Amino acid sequence: MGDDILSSIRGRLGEENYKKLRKIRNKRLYDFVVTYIELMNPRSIFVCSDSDLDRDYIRKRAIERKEEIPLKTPGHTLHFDGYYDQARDKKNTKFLVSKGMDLGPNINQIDREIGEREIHEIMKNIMKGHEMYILFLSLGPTNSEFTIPCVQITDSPYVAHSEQILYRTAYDEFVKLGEGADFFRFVHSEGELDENFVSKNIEKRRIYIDTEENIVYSTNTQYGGNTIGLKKPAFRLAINKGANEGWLTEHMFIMGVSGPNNRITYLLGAYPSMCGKTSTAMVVGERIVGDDIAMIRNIDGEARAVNTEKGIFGILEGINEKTNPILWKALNSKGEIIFSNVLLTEDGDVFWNGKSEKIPERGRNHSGEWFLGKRDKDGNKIPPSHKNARCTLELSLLENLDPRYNDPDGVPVGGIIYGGRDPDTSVPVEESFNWVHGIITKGASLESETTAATLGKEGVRKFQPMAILDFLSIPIGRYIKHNINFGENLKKKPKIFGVNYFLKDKEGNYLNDILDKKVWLKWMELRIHNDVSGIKTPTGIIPAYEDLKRLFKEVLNKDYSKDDYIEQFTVRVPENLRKIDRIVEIYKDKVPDTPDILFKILEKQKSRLIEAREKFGDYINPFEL
Ligand code: SPV
Ligand code: MN
Repeated sequence: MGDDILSSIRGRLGEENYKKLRKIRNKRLYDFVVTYIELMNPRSIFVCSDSDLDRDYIRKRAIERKEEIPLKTPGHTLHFDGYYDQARDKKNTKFLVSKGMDLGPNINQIDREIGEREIHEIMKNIMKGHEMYILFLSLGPTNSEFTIPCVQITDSPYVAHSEQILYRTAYDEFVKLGEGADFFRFVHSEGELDENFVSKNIEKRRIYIDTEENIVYSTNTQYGGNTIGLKKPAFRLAINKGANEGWLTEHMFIMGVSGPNNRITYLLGAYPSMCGKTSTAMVVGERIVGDDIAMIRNIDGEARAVNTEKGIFGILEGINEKTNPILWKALNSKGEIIFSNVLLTEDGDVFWNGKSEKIPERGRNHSGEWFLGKRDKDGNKIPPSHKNARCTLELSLLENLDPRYNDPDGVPVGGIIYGGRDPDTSVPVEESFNWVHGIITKGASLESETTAATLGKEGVRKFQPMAILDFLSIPIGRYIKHNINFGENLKKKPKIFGVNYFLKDKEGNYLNDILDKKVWLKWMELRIHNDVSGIKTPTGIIPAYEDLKRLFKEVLNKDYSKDDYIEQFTVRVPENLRKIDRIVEIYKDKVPDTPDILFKILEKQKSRLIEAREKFGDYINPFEL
């Protein structure tokens, strides 16, 4: 069975690697491995099992190959990506589509034949002189209905090391599954490296996704969002797989929020990158299950969710003892952590923007030797660390990890939150009227200002449906319909909320403190169990002042004033109407398969807003409702 195929590369593999591969009896795997070894032509190959020895080998290679630099604290290392390789490359991320297939105007796509030819041409001999790593990993917990086995091929020991931190290993699972393994495949090559050990041929950076074959190719880049197969590449494949099979994959954290009598309620939250997603999932006093991607299934009528990962690839900017004490503590303890694109200071420590007030004068960062005031060739000031600098660590280093984070049955979903960076329209927290209203007005209508997590200009208001647009592998309309149907088929539907941590006053000052989100979480938890009432507005259900006053006192020991409440929870009718017009226009013009229900629900919302305006004026004080 397939042994002949593997025999052809037995010499290249060496006995040990050959044996490791042979132990997995899967012909598709052999075909895959042989094809890409022959095409990319690595100098040597390493097959990674689940053993500690193999894990150590990859870690060691990352340092030997200078893709990671050891730091003072045992287990800590530093990795740099190239100066122009600091975020996801949306422009060169494309879906391969067969003739007759169309993902719509919002999704970057390329004809399958043309794309395949191009990427295979780029990949020809790309691993010359490199070592190839073959890893077996699992998306979601192993031994579970959620498990998706994955194979990663990469020549970057940094990428391989990151995956070991971020995902459950699954070599043994592959051995067990044998021919029955239906797996995702990822092929990555960082390509030629320059003298700083970063990808040199950025103009040939490509991330091409094939949802028919469940394979993703990534070349000439090192940045994790482009390269770590099980992260965003797998996310895209899983969205498509879920849509075909009746389950969801979402850009969501999962957390347990505690309520009265030690009750734990699980909330999932989708926010675009750098809009408070990770910091919400990590608030002190609550429990984290995951901070980026969730798979959700209908199990006996109940929505249940797992984290696809077991680690975090978190933003460092602004992280300090005050803003995120839990992550801060983990970052300051021993353990395996990769810091990427931070500043290496002269005393061998790392610094990132916002770590402390004392900014080092010099050091080394993603731009090379760095000094305060340094500018790049376009005249832009280079801060000590890149805004998208990140840390890669296992969730187990966080003291508030939920004990059920690895549960093969997942956790029950009590509520879903959609949040964005919105300066002037949405209130800080609001519940939708029901599942469909929530999917349409909170999820599908989400807008957010752009951030440094993607290449391009920051601070521009953008359409960000479900915070997932960057990853959608099926047309938006189909995706929205799929979300609606998923909820309709549940016996017990999670409540859907919208949050906005970024509301500003006329002078441009934020109206909320960063810790206020703790109160919103508690309020949502109570609402899920109908333990508090709310106030109906034209756009949803908002908290009553008395409940927030009590919660602010209990949770933050803060006196929450009526004036603050009024300013934060005023219904801003003109802004809400403008938002509906913007959203309707986008769906009319750019989403050919928009379900009718979306227009109906937004039209109704508009009527409610107009009616309320006639009675109360443009800006409605919540006490009047
Ligand atoms: C995000 O940008 O949404 C992230 C980081 O979670 S990345 O891996 O780059 O996608
Ligand atoms: Mn993300």
